Amino acid sequence: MYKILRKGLLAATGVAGLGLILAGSTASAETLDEVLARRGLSQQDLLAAAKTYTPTGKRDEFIVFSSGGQSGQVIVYGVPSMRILKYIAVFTPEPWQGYGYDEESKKVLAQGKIDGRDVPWGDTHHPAITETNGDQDGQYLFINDKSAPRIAVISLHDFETQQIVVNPIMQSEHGGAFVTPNSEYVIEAAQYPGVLGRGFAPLSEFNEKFRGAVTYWKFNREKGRIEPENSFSVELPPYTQDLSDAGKLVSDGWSFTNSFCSERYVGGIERGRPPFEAGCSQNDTDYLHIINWKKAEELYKAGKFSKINDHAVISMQTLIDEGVLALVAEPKSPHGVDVSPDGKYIVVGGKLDTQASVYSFEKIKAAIDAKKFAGKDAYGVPIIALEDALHKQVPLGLGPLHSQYDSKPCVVYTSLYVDSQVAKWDYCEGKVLDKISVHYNIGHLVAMEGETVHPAGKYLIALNKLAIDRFNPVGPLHPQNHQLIDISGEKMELLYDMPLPLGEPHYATAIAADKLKPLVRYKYGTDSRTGEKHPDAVRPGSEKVERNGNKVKVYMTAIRSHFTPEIVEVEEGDEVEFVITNSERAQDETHGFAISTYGVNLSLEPGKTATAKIKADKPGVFSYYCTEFCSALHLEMTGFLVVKPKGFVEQASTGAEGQAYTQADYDKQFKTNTDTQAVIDSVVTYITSMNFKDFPDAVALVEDATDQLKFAGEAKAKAEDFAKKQDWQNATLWAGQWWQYQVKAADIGLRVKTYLEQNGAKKVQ
Ligand code: CUK
Ligand code: CUA
Repeated sequence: MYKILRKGLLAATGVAGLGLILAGSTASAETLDEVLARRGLSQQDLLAAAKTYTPTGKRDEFIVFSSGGQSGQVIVYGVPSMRILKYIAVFTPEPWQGYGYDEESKKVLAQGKIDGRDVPWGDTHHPAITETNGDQDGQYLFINDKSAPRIAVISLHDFETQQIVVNPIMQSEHGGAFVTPNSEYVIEAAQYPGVLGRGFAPLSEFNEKFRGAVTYWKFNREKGRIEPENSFSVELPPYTQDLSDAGKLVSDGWSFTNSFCSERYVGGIERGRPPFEAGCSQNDTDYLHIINWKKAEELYKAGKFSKINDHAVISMQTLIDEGVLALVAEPKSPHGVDVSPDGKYIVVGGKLDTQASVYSFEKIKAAIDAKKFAGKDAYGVPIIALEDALHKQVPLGLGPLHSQYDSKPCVVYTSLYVDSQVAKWDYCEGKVLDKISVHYNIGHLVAMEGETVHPAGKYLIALNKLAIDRFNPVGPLHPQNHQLIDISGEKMELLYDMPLPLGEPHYATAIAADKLKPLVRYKYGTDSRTGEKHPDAVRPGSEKVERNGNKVKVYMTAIRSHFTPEIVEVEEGDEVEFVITNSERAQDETHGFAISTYGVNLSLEPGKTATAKIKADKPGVFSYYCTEFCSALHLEMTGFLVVKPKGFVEQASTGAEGQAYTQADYDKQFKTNTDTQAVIDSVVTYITSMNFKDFPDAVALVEDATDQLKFAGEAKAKAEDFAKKQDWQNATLWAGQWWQYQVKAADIGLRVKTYLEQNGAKKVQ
């Protein structure tokens, strides 16, 4: 082991070695033309590759947060490389992140219980990033669950889910999460109508008893939490509400929610009635709901609501009386509703239409102010005539769904589901500018910051529903296909196909990467799910085991490459809690914690404290171990949970465990350590001769190496103490531990050295 390390250290410190490797790789390289010929690539392909290829060490310009569909997660990837960076566990337990396995995250998932029931999955559709003055600010992310009416709050400081709120009145939702321009509210619209409060009424009383709704969830930016006690809903007719969007700039204070099935059909194919799809697409039009949420907020603050399940609901009658709600006809089976960056226009798609409808907010506002209505619906809600609201209708192709805006004025991109195309068009003038085919059946699309007041343009991603023949077959269940499109020029250009094998993403949102400022490590001893200091976090040296009746609490630390304590003895039937703090400061030094057969699995990022709880119901000796390959001696990062059978009494120890060491062993280890130190010193000399202080990443690594050397010094002192007492057993083992820390320091030192070489560090005078 040592010889290998020493060789490695020397090779890496020798400049000659590096030169050889480089020379070797150039000699065997093919020319560009040869590669093009061999792989059958065109110049066009090469151009696309050059626009997306991201060399090692380089990063992406934009970060996409895509819904993960039925996985109940959020998928994070970079643009233009389309490299997946993370799946954020939201509504579904996820073992890599320990989500749903540690006690802290179980509490978050438990917030998502509905009417006492666990719903351990979600159907995530629409992510939204917090906004300041209509621009994404990168602080928090919201996402809805269509399967059960819920909204989750994810902190973008650590990309972890911190809150789940259950809608108190809806039985189904879809039009969430959409934020108002300063994230005052997170909008969630119902989908399939229900009896508000999830109550019962026979379907024969659908028209009278069933309702739709939109909820405005109050977001407390400082706390990073939705405040259900300061949130309210508006009661709506039992049309099937669909997507929503918030007004911005001139239309700030308003929100728009479209609907389908304004026929209020309840189905019944098995009774000989036509199916839903027929009954819900009979009318030529459905309704766009126009809601003055600022005024609704005033009504809420004035107490003009009643409570359902302890949640404030403003009745439809109050909304009508106070002029808060109006409807406008929308073409058959509308789908997306997307407000333009200046807030002046609202583009609505139609699944069974060929044209997109552009509404003018100015016209809508004028009609409402003048009380110029064409009539009322069955519930007395005023309806604005289409011609009094419409700016333009533009034929685009079959099945226009969703729209995203470009940085260029008046330019919008709309997905065409049936045609499997994206249309680029001018919504001011009402003309089509370009079309591109995608594969296949596009749902949403996302342009960079395309739903904000300042879209960034550059790239568009088509979120296609089907992949069919685009990738190597993997059985009947295919991945989804996200296609990256260059929109910087006049013509759209397809750049890249990315299979997404998780769930069916619906919407995604994309933000400039430099707006995100995620943590590198937690403050020591943080409960990541609350963001607060964990009450049971301990520092190295203060680890302990506490017993209280049959409850045992183990206060543990984890650092390369050991847990403290390493032997935990409990009695059969005890309830055991492991509260573990990762005491690393180093970047990316995550440890895992698993216990054999007890279903325990934690992820402990640097500084994080998490808890595993078990009932020790089976006597035996069970290994626990670290599940992340964190260092050379990661496999040795282990310990024993000893569950003693009831009434077991241990005989006096025979000392028969393990190997015995002599003075010769100690001397040998001592010599090894001295040699290793010489290598470390040479690396240290190199680093300190360079301007490493100009590189924050290098400084962080040097801090970590310094930590390791400090630990080495402590172990060395212990070894020498035992040697003085001629306790060769302990002296040798502590000398071994001293060497472990040296190895870690050397490993980090070499990483710094490589980093400095690759990043053009210079000698300091
Ligand atoms: S929905 Cu799926 S393609 Cu939930 Cu926004 Cu339109
Ligand atoms: Cu810690 Cu492996």
